[in-house]
Amino acid sequence: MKLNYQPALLFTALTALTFTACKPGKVSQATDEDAAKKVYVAPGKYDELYMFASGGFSGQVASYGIPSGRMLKVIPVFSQNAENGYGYSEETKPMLNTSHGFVPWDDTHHPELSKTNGEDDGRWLFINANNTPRIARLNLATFKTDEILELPNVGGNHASPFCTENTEYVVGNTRFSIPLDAAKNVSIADYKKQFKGAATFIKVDKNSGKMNIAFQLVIPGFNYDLAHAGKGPSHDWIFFTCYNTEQANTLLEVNASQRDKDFIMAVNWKKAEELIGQGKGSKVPAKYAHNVWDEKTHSASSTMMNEVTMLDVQKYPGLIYYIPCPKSPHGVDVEPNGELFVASGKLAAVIPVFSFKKMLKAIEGKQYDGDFDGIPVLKYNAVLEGEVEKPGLGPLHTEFDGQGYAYTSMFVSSEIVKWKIATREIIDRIPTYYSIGHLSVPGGDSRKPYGKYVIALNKITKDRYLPTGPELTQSAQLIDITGNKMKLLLDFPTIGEPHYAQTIPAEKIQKNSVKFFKLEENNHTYATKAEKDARVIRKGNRVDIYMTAIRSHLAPDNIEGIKMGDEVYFHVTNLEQDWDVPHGFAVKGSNNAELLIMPGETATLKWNPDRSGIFPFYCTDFCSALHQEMSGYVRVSDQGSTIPISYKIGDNPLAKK
Ligand code: K7E
Ligand code: CUA
Repeated sequence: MKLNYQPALLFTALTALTFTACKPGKVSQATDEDAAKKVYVAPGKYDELYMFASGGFSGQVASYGIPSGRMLKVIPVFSQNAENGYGYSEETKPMLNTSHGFVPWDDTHHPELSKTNGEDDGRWLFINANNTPRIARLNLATFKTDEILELPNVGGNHASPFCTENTEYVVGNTRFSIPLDAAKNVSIADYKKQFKGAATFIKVDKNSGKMNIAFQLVIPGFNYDLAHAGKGPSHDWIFFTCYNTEQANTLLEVNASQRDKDFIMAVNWKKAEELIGQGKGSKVPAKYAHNVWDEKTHSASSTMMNEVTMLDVQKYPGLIYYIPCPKSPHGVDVEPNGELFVASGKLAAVIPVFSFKKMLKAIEGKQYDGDFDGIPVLKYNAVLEGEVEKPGLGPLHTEFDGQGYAYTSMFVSSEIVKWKIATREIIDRIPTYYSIGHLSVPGGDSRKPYGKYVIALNKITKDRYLPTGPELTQSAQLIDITGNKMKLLLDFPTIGEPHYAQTIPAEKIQKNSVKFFKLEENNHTYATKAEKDARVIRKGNRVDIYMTAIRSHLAPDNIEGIKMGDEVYFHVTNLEQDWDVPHGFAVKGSNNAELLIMPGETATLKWNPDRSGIFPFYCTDFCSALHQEMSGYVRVSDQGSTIPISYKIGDNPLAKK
């Protein structure tokens, strides 16, 4: 019993350190004039890089300019966003559909830029939903969420999403193993027998980016935490960290920290792909939503899928191998040329660096240390290149600068440690405030890191900012890595918890940025392409209002004939063909968010008037000198009223029907 609780005590002690030892007094490390110059982006000038950070429990992604740390835009993904009507408008609601119905929130952790030849190509950004397992694809030309794919058979989609070298696949894995969907109702006590992991391989279309689940690998029921695909020589492989190889189902804090080593799971995805190609997978019933945004109809559609191809790895030797890894590994990261991979054990005293070459040799020579459920466990020493000794406490994640150095975040000792990949010697360390999680070097997980900065993504800010009640802002810190010593340049606030971020040179995105949507390409069913076509149509108790918005009026702006019990749809088309001129739309008493309609786009607000009377509506985005005039009235009459539908704007003739 006593023995059992030792790991817990150790962990508690480590956790306690977080709040004591690593908290330096006051705001030390004041940045100097030189630092100020390095982060100063003069008014009207652009930042050098875009950073995309997850919003954690906000469910969104936010983009920032680096080095200034200025927030540029929140991109709504898994959570409704009243600011622009995402998840409230009729067009965007299907994006949040799942096999559980409408799910308006999630927890995002890992933004992943699409890659070509192992380099960030600036086309798409993938991000995971942890709670109701999903992966989203964001379009970096429009900064909109283009697609959301639910993952069946998975609980807690944390080891996700990670791209293979050419974005052939985006991969996600389960954090909380569960009985596969087909087995669902079993006792929790049957964990070891009934709970399984499912590693999902999503095929990504080269041109459109469209995602489809190619297959799921059925793997032992552990907690899979993170992953990274190989590159160069290790192109065909992907590595996952696993903890809770004890397969505990209660008090994991203690029971999942028993073994001295957990595993890295090395998966030969090329081989899995071949087996699937040979028809070795089996089609299994599964229910999951696939939601796609159509840029031409400015609308999302949701399709419920009903089957998935699964491959049981135990039946196919050579598909996966386990590599022992010190205690409860968190991140696994592959260096730029794809030969070495680094794992970070949250409770480990060293950082192991493994060699891909040695791994292949160990496989060839069958240097096994037994097996787990028939899956070979390779000998630790046979795969190990070496260990980084005394790196600090609580290593979590490692990124690379392309100059031969690695940077590892230390959660417990709140610091970034820089070490030399070739010799594994520690070169430098810098404190972070406080409790760093991930870190981000621009291109730091790619074949060609951009280097120059490392960004610390922190968990707690305590005394770093003006107090804002019990909860303080979340934050990131920008650190210069161009010199021998790392140098803190800037603290800047973030939305939600910025677990991870990826950072990319601005030019890779800037040049493709869409300025407005072409009106002539708008294929929305309820689009109104000219003001003269604006109209109101009643069908039974459904009323469709075809409305246009252009500086500075909404047409029609006087509407009568709506009755209590009607279901009213405002379909507002923004007729502007100019950059950065959205119009907004809101109506008094609406139990909904506003619409924010981009130039050339159509969006729909559904309204069930709750009383009769006169209701003002207006444009919510200050769009011109006469924005305050951009408004109108809609009259709602009692149910039995005989007032006919009528609509107008000034003396302009509107379409008659
Ligand atoms: Cu380390 Cu969810 Cu990637 Cu947070 S995770 S730190
Ligand atoms: Cu349109 Cu204000």
